[in-house]
Amino acid sequence: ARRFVVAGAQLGPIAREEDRASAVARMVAMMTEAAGQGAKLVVFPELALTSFFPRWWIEDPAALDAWFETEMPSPVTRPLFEAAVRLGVGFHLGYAELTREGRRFNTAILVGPDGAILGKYRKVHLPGHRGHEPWRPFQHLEKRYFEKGDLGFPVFDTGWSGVSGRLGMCVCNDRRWPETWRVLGLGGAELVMLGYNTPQHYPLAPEHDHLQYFHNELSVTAGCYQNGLWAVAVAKAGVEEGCELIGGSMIAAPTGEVVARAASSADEVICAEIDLDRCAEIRANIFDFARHRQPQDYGPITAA
Ligand code: CDT
Repeated sequence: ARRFVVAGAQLGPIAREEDRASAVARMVAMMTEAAGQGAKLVVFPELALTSFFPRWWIEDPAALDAWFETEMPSPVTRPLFEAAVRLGVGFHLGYAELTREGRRFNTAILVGPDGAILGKYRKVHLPGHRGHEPWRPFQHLEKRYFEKGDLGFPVFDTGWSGVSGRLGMCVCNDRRWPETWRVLGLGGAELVMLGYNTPQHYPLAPEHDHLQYFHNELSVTAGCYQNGLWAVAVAKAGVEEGCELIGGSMIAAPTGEVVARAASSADEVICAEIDLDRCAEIRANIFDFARHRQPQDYGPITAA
């Protein structure tokens, strides 16, 4: 079907001491609630299994490793995969990936209702800094703890019963970059899934703190409209270890309209019925790439 219900499963804060089993139980409860509302696809946030650890300066390599997943699924994340099969839903999950070769990525996967991983994405735009900056109320060490993603912006054909479409992913800071959305749009994405952990306070420009919700919605809805696609954008929200993270999870249409929005900063499921055929309202008109795009004039976009 090209018309189906999607869900965003916003997470409230995850405490530093909260273990993965507890986070997974919270997510399984939301997946069950979403399936009860008819959802065929459930989107979880960025780094959804743990507290947002890049806020801490971590020197001990073993302590850093403890925040990462070395296999997926693992014994502790398997209940998510089993719930997907039991409920007949696909899901999107963000987590910290440590590969066999010792490489670290801020990763998201797309899992089908058969419990198989259909697609993987590794975050390209890593925000923050590399060194310890004790003047900040909290660190943002993604540039230290992760490598830039090496998979580009792939798009996956689902062909699942109930969900037939081209799905892409990005992660948090990626959503602020028009290039992310355009490359996904050029790849034919009809629905983009993304998670985020966005502090309300931006230490480098605190005068923008009141704009965090606005910039989130502006980025997602512009990406949808300018590329004629749907998005499910999902927060980890609330006061997590003293750091306030914005909520504002949303489902946005190719017209740029928000069709569902979270009201809280806690665990919360939002749902909407979407129709992938509505992408054509934009893609066959104002943003008909084949007819109107002028790539010969866009050279500086790809120049280093
Ligand atoms: N997780 C993530 O990418 N967060 C950033 C925070 C701002 S940059 C320090 C974001 O773009 O929302």
